[in-house]
Amino acid sequence: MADYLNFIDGQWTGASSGEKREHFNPAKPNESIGFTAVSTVADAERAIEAAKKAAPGWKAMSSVNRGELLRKAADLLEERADDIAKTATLEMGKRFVETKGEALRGASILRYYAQEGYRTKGEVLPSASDGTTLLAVRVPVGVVAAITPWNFPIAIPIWKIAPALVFGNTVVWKPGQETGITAAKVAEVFKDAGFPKGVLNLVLGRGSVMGDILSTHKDVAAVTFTGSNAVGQHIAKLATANGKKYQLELGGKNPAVVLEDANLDLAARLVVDGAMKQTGQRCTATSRVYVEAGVYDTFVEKVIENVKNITVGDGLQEGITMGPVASKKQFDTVTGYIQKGKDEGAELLYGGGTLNIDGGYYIEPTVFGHATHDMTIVKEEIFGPVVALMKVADYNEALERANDTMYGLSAAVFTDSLEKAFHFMENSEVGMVQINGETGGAEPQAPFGGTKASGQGPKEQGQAAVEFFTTNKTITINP
Ligand code: TAP
Repeated sequence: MADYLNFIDGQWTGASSGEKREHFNPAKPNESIGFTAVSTVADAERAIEAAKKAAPGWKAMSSVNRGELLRKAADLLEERADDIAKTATLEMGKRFVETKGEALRGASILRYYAQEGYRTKGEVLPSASDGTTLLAVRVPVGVVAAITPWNFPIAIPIWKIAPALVFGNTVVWKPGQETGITAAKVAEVFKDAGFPKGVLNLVLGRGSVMGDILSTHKDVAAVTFTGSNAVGQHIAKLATANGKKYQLELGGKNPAVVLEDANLDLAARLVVDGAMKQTGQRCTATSRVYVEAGVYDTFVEKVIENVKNITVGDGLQEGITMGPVASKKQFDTVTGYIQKGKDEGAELLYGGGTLNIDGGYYIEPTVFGHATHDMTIVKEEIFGPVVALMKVADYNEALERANDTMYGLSAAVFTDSLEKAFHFMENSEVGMVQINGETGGAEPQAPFGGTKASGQGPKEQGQAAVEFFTTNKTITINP
């Protein structure tokens, strides 16, 4: 039996296959952390059935009371933040301060959506018929399948589960298989907070096995997915063909633009932070930097000064500022991209190698200079600690290049010019813009998500989540 099981219909249950997956610490790949259940289609079907059975009772509970349960979950998550964060660090290498920050962000998201239980969802409309009351109310969509990645194993699931639940839906959650232990601990928070059985169900295991049933089952009403473009497009096809509502949050290739009038110290610090935080394994990581020619050399120097300060090592240790990448697969992919950067003629300004610390999956923070727009490292998402700097003639060229990508998640501009900042705000083809800040997401009350190939369907977080997790019902009350 695995150590960490599925959570279905209020019970911890093993996978029907009896199969289990062993998890290893990417900082010390010989160190085993535990075993998780590897589920089958039949397990996913049982989870969907449990969610369907729980739906009427959950929908009938007042949203204020549903919100109260979320608030309890927030308190518990905060209490257990150290343990859950440590588990996430052991599973995927992110530094403890980062996983702890993520757990606390999860608690904030739960509190935000707990409050949503008190807010009106719907409106009274005027009617042309005397005495008629016309209402447009928002109702839950039903059973929601949530498929999430390993890179934010706490916050991303919660920003799907919290709004889904407070708005009266029930959930089947399939986390990234690398972070199944963290997922079981997050599910336990919901269990211990007192959510009724079947309201949140967890199925651990392979997306390639369970993904199709979660996207096509007749009793699933909606699929919310965060992950790669390839899987996202596959889910979109299945969901469309089977009449499901869907929401995709996908990859990014996020640009930063540094103009001559920028505070270069700030820009260099935040570009490095944006690129290297979480070992670059963020969909919103800064990966292309367009620098106006007049300040290119100075900016490069400042970037190098900042990168030199990064201390790579085990994310559980004090003083470490960058952990390993999450897995051997990530290690191979990212080092492959670094090799391509070298082969295609980018100038290696810093890093470019790997580090042998306890046999872990360590990659040096890597900076390429004089990159060009046609290079693979400038076009494709790397999802590792690699950033490419490019010299541009002026702001117009920078904007044109920044937009010349299939992605549209996050972008940043560093400038003192209000005019250029506003122009960038309006013309940057992304879902989230930062003025003098690092590429990234936003607080729980603000919409999160991208445009173009970075996302489809309603955005996540804030009021935007109402759109996805509820549907309109029009009611006419005749006199
Ligand atoms: P994926 O390989 O796409 O995995 C994401 C989830 O999909 C995992 O739970 C995975 O399960 C599951 N999955 C795999 N094959 C599936 C299938 N055929 N049908 C349904 N589900 C399937 O991505 P990843 O490597 O975990 O995460 C990295 C990617 O996510 C990057 O592209 C990154 O940019 C993107 N990402 C985007 C955002 C936002 S908000 N835009 C945030 C974080 C990450 P298994 O783990 O079992 O394979």
